Amino acid sequence: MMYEEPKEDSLKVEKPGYFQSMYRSIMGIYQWGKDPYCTSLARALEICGDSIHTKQSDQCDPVIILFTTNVSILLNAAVINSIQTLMAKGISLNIVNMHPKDSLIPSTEAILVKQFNEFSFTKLEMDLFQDHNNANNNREVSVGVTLPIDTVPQTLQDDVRIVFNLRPLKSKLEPGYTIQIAKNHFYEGLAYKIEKDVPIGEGEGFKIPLTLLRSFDRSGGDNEMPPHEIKFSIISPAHIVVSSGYFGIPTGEFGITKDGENKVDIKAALDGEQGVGKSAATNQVVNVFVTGPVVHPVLTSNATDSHTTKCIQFYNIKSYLAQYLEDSPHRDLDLFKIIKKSLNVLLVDKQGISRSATKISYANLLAGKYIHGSNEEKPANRECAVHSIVYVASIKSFVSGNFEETLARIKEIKEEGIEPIIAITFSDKLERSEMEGPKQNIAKLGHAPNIIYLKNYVEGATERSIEKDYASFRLLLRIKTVTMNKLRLLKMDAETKQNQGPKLIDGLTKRE
Ligand SMILES: Nc1nc2c(ncn2[C@@H]2O[C@H](COP(=O)(O)OP(=O)(O)OP(=O)(O)O)[C@@H](O)[C@H]2O)c(=O)[nH]1
Ligand SMILES: [Mg+2]
Repeated sequence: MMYEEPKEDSLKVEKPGYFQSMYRSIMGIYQWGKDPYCTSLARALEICGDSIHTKQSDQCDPVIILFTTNVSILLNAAVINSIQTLMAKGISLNIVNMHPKDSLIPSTEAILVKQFNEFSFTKLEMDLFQDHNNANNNREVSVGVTLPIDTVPQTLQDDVRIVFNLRPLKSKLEPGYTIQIAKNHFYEGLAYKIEKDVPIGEGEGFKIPLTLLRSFDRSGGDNEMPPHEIKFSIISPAHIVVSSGYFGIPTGEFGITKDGENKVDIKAALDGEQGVGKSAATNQVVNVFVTGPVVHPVLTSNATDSHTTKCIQFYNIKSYLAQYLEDSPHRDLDLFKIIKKSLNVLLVDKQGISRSATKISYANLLAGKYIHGSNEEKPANRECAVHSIVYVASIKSFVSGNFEETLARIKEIKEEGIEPIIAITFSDKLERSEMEGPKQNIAKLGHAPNIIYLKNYVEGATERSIEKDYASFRLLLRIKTVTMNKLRLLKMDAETKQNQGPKLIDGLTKRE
């Protein structure tokens, strides 16, 4: 067989994030051709293998999916060696042939690869489940858990409606199987007995809508978040567990609404010293709504001696998402359609505070006197007026005791009559034991729900963390609450003025 070096970009190795809730352990995308350190397929497979964390007991087996237009070049000694290393680590390799006219490569005992001649996510998903099923003979049914998107909006404060999507793999399920969900601090558990036959099948699967009741034990008020993973099991009438796993609730589907009932136009500005992660925090908020690998649309710095963000930048989160998702396989997800309709979040990033930076006044930000791309004061424009200010500070400044700037700025924000929201970054840089002292100082800065410990994705990170997304989502919810409080105050002010107006005229009329 002739061996040819593949052309750049002719090979792409994917571990799709699309199956987020089901395939946590294999999420991520690696694109060969974009990585200057990777010159061969053998190396690409090695990099993917290394990036997969050790399998946790309840997760599915890791799988690497290789999309290729050049099947015939695959098998040289180095590639065979890499595939064998993957096999030894319990990672399977699936190859999707993007040029169905090519013949597939022969699979031997030495290299077990599964090959597909056409590409369909649904089919791939089914095949992956079947693979898993072969490895663990007790799994009889594949399960997907989603939030219903065609009904009224949900919030984290409510009982949550979910949909179980069952696909029996071996034979239909007779009535009497039970879906069991363990209780956690956020939701009550449930046991739901299925009363009908669940047919074996491909495609959509059999959908069962369920409601998880909110737990009465919730203690953390608005600030509390659901666990990152909620355990479920499917149990046969003979009390055998036929499938089990975890699902997470994608944060992006809360807080946004279909019909605008709950719709608020959110405009928030981020401030803080140079390099504390203001731009990274803006990226975090975009990532709440993206289900694939992490994106970094806003420029963040890796230098500490110069300003990365030079002037005021208005980021409309929705337009960013539109731009990023236009060419992606996530484009048709219902979540994205909802976002398109109802997400209205504008974040205002600015140059960090430093001796050389132009001083930006909070009063002017609130009055709408700054525009995108400038640090100059302009005539007030309501479209540019923000409702809330997020002050970003690194936890490191609280270790060194050097946080006067933070105190002074928070005081300034309060003087403008709004609740400051305080986002603390860089917690990942401290050990748990080092956090106690700084946390006590931070707690004094403001009302507890307004203090958010953000876990920013560092520059270039691609692997998604539901924990990080939750922290950013909590920030977004807080911004929303503060915005609504501010809008309510503005409305009351306007009404008071209106009520005073006619009285004065009345008085004048009487005097006349
Ligand atoms: N480890 C860690 N790194 C972070 C965190 N937040 C931001 N970073 C990194 O810190 C660097 C600076 O972050 P930026 O978001 O550019 O900071 P900035 O506040 O916008 O800085 P200026 O625009 O220059 O004022 C980037 O390399 C980020 O990836 C965090 O919470 N933890
Ligand atoms: Mg910046």
